[in-house]
Amino acid sequence: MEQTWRWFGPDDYVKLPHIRQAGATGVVTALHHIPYGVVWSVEEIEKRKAEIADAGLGLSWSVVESLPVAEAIKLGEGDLEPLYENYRQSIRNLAACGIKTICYNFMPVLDWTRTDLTAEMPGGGRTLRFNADQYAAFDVYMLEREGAEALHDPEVLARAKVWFDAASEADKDRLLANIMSGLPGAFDRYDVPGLRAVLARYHGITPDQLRENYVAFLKAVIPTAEECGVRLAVHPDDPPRPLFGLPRIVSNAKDIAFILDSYRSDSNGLTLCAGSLGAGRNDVVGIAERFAKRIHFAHLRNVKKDPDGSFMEAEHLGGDTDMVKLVTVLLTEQKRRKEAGQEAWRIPFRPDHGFELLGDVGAPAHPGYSTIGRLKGLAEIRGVMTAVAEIRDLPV
Ligand code: DNO
Repeated sequence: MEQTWRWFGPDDYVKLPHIRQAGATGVVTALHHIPYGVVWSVEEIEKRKAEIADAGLGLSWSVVESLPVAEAIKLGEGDLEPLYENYRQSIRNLAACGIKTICYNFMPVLDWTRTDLTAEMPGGGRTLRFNADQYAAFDVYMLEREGAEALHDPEVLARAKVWFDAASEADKDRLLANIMSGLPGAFDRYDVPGLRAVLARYHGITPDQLRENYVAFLKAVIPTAEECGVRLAVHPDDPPRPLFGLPRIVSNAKDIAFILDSYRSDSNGLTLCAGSLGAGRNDVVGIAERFAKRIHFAHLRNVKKDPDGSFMEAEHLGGDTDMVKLVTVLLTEQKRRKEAGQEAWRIPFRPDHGFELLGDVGAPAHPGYSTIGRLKGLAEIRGVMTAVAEIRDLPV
């Protein structure tokens, strides 16, 4: 498995030499400065590629994360052909520059969502957390979303009210900022009225309609990806459940089967994000086994769930998913690919998020994208990978 590391570009607090020190060889990045829906030109792609190569650290750009899908495509709004064509052109340009694995998501409006970005752990480390009470407080009492009350568990709602009544303006502002911070790079952030306005655009869009829009997108772009030898890899919803009434359709095995079956092509694949899928009622190892052939990229991290829907990001080898089993599935799939003569048999993975540990605490990295915490996660997964490969005689 190729060891990769997400880098947000030259402005990232975490620098290329840190990635080298952590032991990754592949860089996962995106042109975050280019607005959604606009073509990534060859010049811009080459510039980023050169920034990575010119550091002379033996690193290369191996995966795009993300090539964002414009909101109008998800909404199925207006004449989409120009947006599809821009997406296709970005695929062609990336392929021309030798970058052939592209991660993207199909989550309406919000990307990954947490309520607390600095949950304290014993000893002073910090982690990301989704607290069901605070999420409900935001939904029902701050956003005042119509009909929201009925969608929350009564016990959670009662605790949400207690939280809200005791919350200061600063607490509420922090909650809003935390919920909005899932979109590093080219992103929109909203205040409460702004969020209400974008949610209104989705009013009446059912999961089935969103699915239809998704299939239309796949039909428009996958043939181009096939021609260029590019593998698209959809990232699951995080968390894998509807948020603020927005449908989410990449949340479980059934969803994934629908997507992969709706266009059967190696170019229509999956990013196996263990943390996102693991935050729902999913058998992550089972999902990896079932869809192994179509996994083009893996995000390896773990979460620990509470019965009320809250969860926290846990140690990479801790949490609810058996990471040793998961790595074994991926290594076994690599062996199959290698034996089948596939040239790109190695699956790129990244440790995904990490804790804030030691010097990470308080440093201006993107939430979840710390240096030491991720270095630790990568090192642990590397250890598992090396040991499993050796014991089971699998190509690493
Ligand atoms: C969170 C990430 C996601 C992911 C996008 C892919 O840290 O895993 O933001 O990059 O959803 O499009």
